[in-house]
Amino acid sequence: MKNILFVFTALLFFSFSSKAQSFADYDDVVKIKTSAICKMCKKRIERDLSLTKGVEKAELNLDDKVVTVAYNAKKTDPKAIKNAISKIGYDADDVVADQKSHDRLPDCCQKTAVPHED
Ligand SMILES: [Cu+2]
Repeated sequence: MKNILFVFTALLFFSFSSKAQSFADYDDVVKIKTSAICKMCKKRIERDLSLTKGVEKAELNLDDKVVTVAYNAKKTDPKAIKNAISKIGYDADDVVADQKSHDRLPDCCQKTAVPHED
């Protein structure tokens, strides 16, 4: 019984500590300017990027629309990450948003949308 408790505690600790990792813990981090508008955009970009090959962590700052991405350099590179953001429907630095994906976004998330709170 004690063993099980120990394993459980260790697992719990491990999952907490891995979630708490900050960008400083990663070797390869890139900052990319996007055309995100609102919190929905933030959620969409962070979720879709987290499912993208080689991406370890993604966090978008709505104040400057810059997404910070930690990635595994053996599996991906900044160019591929920018292309992934374009495929989600957003500009990524010099890579323009994929038009089809962009047009599929809700109206409030398209580039012509007026900035809004949520
Ligand atoms: Cu949006």
